[in-house]
Amino acid sequence: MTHLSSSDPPKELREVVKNIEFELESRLDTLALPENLLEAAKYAVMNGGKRVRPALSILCCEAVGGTIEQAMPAAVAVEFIHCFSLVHDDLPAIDNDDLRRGQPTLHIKSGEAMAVLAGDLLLPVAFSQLISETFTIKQQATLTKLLASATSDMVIGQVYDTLGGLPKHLNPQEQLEEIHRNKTGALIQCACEMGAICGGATEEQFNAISTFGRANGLLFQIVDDLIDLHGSTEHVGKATGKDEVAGKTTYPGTIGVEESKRAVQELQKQAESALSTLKSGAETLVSFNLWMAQRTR
Ligand code: GRG
Repeated sequence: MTHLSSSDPPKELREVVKNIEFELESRLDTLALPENLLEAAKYAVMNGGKRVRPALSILCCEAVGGTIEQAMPAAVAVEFIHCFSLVHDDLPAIDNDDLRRGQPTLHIKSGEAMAVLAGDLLLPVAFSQLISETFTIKQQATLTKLLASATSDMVIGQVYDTLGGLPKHLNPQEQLEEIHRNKTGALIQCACEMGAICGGATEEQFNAISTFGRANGLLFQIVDDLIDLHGSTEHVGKATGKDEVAGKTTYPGTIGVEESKRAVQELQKQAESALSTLKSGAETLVSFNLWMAQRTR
């Protein structure tokens, strides 16, 4: 297994990330858009994200025997949705953040109206990536259904997190898990599942990747909670320490820091063992999963 630094993604992924960034930018460039809207959309997308979700689509596709080229339309689609959610999440009406990925947020740079509209644009642009000749009609339908459902879950999670409305029968820890699984976990699980579909996964392979994605998605948000608590704004590239001030429901706030770290370790192992039935090609995914558990930004 590759030795990993906790802040930088695995070395072997740098080339993959470069490919993803090339595709994200060139696909935006193909759109017939007014210059100001294109500039805003590019600012929202091409500003140094970690590209975790598209990397997962690609690695999961490879883990079931597919190629990076097969996964790319889904990888790009999921990143467009993610960037859309970040732009809207940062708006004054929601999280009211000035800094994202180490730079002024889009509404600070271009105004609120443009941030709303550029975010809106990325939604159809994301789905249109799935209409690709490289997929069968059945793959296109499955990918669309997966992405639509995960995007709805993300909105539901955001409502739970910011406006409430959680099912009353859940205890505090179950409520917390429900928020995290919807707000963040669903899109990460979907990124993994779409990768498997792009790679022509068998039902058994799909189920393994889906179980991996579910554990990895929850792990990602618990680590994010810990980073918000302990990370510096300079290192993380966005305001930290906000969850506590905003009274947000977080893992460390609910079960404590040590228990949260234990939950991350447990989920990392759960995710890894889900991959044990895959014959080969999952080594990089295993090492990426470990990096996600140890990341510091
Ligand atoms: C997109 C339809 C739609 C609606 C928006 C605002 C909203 C509804 C959802 C917000 C969901 C949200 C912001 C969840 C937080 C997820 C999270 C931990 C984001 C940070 O992800 P990273 O660390 O960011 O992968 P980078 O910058 O690396 O891409």
